[in-house]
Amino acid sequence: MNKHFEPRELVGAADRQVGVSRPHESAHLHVSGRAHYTDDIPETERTLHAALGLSPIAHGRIKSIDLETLRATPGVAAVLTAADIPGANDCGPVVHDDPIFAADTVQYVGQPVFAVVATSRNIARRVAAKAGQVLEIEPLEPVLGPREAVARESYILPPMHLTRGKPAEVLSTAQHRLKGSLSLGGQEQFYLEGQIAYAIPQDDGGIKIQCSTQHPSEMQMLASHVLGVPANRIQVECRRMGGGFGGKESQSGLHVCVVALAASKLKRPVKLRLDRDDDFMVTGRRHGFEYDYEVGFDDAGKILAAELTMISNCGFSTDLSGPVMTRAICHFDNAYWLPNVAIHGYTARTNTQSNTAFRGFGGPQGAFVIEAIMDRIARKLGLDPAAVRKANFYGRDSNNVTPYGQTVVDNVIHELTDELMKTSDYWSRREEINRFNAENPVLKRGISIAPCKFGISFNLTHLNQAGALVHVYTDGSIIVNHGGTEMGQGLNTKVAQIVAQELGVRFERVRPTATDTQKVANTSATAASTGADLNGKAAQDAARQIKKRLGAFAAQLYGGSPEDVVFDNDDVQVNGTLLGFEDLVAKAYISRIQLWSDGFYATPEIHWDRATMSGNPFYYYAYGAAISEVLIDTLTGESRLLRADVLHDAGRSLNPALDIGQIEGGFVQSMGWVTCEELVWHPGTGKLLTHAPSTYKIPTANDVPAQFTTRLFKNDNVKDSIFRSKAVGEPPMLLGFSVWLAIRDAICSVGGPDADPVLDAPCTPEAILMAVQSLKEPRQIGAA
Ligand code: MTE
Ligand code: LUZ
Ligand code: MOS
Repeated sequence: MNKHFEPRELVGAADRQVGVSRPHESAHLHVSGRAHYTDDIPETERTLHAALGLSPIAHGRIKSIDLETLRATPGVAAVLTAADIPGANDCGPVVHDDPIFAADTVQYVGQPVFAVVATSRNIARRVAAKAGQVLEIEPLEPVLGPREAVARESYILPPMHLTRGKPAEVLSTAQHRLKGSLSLGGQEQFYLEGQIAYAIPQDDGGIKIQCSTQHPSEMQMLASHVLGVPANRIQVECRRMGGGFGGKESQSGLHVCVVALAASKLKRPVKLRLDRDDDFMVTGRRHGFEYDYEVGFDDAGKILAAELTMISNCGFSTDLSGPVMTRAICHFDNAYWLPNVAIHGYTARTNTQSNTAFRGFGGPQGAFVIEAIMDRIARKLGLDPAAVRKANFYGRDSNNVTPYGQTVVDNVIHELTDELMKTSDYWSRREEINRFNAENPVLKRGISIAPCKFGISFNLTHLNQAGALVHVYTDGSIIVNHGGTEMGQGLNTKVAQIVAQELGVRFERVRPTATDTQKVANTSATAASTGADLNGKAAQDAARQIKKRLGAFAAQLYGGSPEDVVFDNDDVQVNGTLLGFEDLVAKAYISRIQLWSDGFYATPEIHWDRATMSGNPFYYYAYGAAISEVLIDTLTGESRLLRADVLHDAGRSLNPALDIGQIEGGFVQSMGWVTCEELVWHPGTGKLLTHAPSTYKIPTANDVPAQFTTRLFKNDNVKDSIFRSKAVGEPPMLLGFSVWLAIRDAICSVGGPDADPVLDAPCTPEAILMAVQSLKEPRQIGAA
């Protein structure tokens, strides 16, 4: 099969595998319903099903549990409580304050107190639903709101402080000052596939767990602690998730621990799949934030000093609230130079679900408040908010150090926003909107830009590592396995592209496989948007080692130097000979060349000092901006996004189609958070009232604007990231702020030029209506 050729004809005719759009590796399975999620894995014989018995009370002391009543029901195999746990009753990822089953006290409505394990899911759920009848709990006073928690000094962690310069001094002398408070709600992850875990006992006392998780290694460690067995007894596997969005970074742990415990006790396979209402009631979500701030600025709207207090609503336990607050503090600057600044972070402990990672991981909460502040500064000075933002952007060579001491060396926010404002005709539309608003008393339009700068790397430095395995089989087909998990974002597609590129083979040769703790050990969560950065580099390392061995072998066979062997287009060119990749592989196998390899990567350069809140926590920054135009009805408070233009920096994109999908998805998810997704807990009982799609509204296809343009900003990463790409998963979560800002802009048109209504997020129709009313003349309010 060897063909002879002129080398120069083929070198450079590269069939590129990275940098090209290609569909998600499982897209055909997703759309035809054939993709296997955890619940699609065929159940082993004698599988039992678990359901959780939940606390009906926000805070109380458990007096007794009438387990006999529950156990008497036919079909019930066991009812498990804290007393049945051989190891630690804990599934906390950082601090051990997260009981699997409440033991002495219950700490929120919905906290699991026991698990019913039965022959069918229906029986288990029906029996578990009797929790309210079998639990005797002496009520204690709950702490229900974050402000109340601060008043009572109910904190998860000691307060965090970051100060640069002399904020108090500069504030006192600034030409202009603004003070305010703001509230930003939490957000339900609303993954389409709910929390699920399935445990199958193995013959040697080990347990295999298939589950929906962003963090298989953490699940392995948690199950090992709960059972009191070494980690090598536990195997965790996840082929894919139907979405995670941070909700399965730590909080898949509870479900894993319950099935591991039940399977090990009963020596039978056990599955736990929460229904949607229980998922809302049991698990936490994005932290809602409360803010108090004061800023001082000059006539151009340039911020001279800022002081900010942030309170995050953590719920009852620590979970990831520490690093979430740290990331919030490190994103208050967003894209802006803040010469003098003091930021205080309070992590409020409340008797609600324990809040956790959610796309952006506190970053969006940090940036939201500065965007609200920019808007208020502009209105106070009678300037356009876009101009005020530009006046405050980080400089290129000066005014480019973040409050935590990292120099911003890759700043493209000026060019990026200029380009977007031009391509989306910002200024002419601004005028058109002003005209429209002058002529229309009821319907009002608004427009706004929201910029984004987002730090890439886990802010816990040691998590920035990854491993991979690449196997080339003797027929030339390839498997890649890595520590990352697939949750719909397209990580497996990107990693397979990288392996194909590195080995110079067609994409179709490379098959990604389920994440498995027995293949790559000690992995980090697929989180902080670093999936492709870390695992892509690790897979590249593995592929390079194989290529090196194959290259040396080819040169040995055909002459020439190993460095000159070219792998391209499914062929290998060596010293004037062209042979197929699989031919070389077959020959290499016979010659006993190792055709598989591991690979490893650790992000260089980064460091962080938690005590001083300073360092270089991020390898680089990703940038973006969005311009949104909305229409509001000032009589009903309804709003609609008419048009959105997004320009986003994904570096040299690994796969533009996937990246645009991530950007559009993040934009819409962000918009939902700040507009329609409202969480309501009963003010007296602390029970979550918005506990299902019936009461909790995420955006639908109808909310996507008719005009929605998303483009990638041409910008190779200045750092040596994988093929100079940039992480893209979370940063777009800042872009939907433009919708909230545009709605505020539309509301302000009801008042005078200095209109400055109170508007929190989410801006539901009720919130919009109240803000509009506050701007109308008093007699109009009476007449309305
Ligand atoms: N996209 C889809 N479709 N589903 C998800 O669950 N999670 C987001 C983002 N995009 C998510 C998603 C979150 S929270 C993160 S951190 C990143 O994807 C994780 O994947 P990556 O690091 O491979 O980008
Ligand atoms: N830091 C971070 C983290 O920036 N993002 C994360 O998802 C995370 N998870 C755990 C600990 N630190
Ligand atoms: Mo994403 S919040 O880092 O899982």
